[in-house]
Amino acid sequence: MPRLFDFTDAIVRRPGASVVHGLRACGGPDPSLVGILAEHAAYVAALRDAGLAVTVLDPLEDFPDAIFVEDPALVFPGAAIMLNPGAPSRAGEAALLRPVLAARFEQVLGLDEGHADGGDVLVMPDKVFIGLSARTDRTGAAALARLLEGLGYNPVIAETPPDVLHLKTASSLIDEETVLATRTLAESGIFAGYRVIAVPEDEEAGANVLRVGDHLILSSRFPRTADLLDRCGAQLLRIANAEIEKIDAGFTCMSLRWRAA
Ligand code: CIR
Repeated sequence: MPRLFDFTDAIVRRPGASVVHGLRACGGPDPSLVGILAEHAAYVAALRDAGLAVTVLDPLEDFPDAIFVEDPALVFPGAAIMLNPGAPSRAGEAALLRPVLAARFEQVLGLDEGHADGGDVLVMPDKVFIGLSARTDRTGAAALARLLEGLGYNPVIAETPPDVLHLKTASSLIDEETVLATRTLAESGIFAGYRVIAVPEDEEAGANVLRVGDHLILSSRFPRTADLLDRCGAQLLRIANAEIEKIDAGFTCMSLRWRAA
């Protein structure tokens, strides 16, 4: 029986030169283009090392944040959902991704009102958490919940902690019973019933990791988080993300992943 994270395929988008103008919540200098290209290439290599067939889409220069393909869309077995990203500069991304997903998924659904980013959606075996954030509003969360219910999922709308970009900036699936989360999110109680691994306080930026099959992709910058995750039975693929992190990148948001039928 395949596990939730036993994916076979992924889509990513190669960064264009405009990526250095990507949004960032806390300001700060532009990242280096050369650095981002190298880190993105290492990310794609890690997905391939984890066993995925990866399709690399061409850059979209008009959309500096378009490498974060999991914000304008979500994918589930047999169905893709086109979302409506909450950042105005990202509003056109879903329409450009739609044909790519229509060629791969039987059903392509679309959010009919409000705003929601895929980064606010954490899929667990029995629930799909939708985080309310500066990018995902109540109307969008409710519209997404209706679509998920129609696909047979059990959506749960929760609060993303203040000052956190997305729910998955602060939490990640480790396995079907286990979540990695910042202390604030762990203590909020939303993950009651799951095993929760709390990220060390000085490594909160390491709460976003990506489970793919028997591998976990994570940042090379957080050794204490890596020590905690080393006991989880997955092989750690630690990669550099110092440049791409300047535009608030996470490992989950840079790909769409699914298991081919
Ligand atoms: C943004 O602010 O939209 C991008 N610079 C970063 C998006 C990262 N996505 C994610 O955490 N799901």
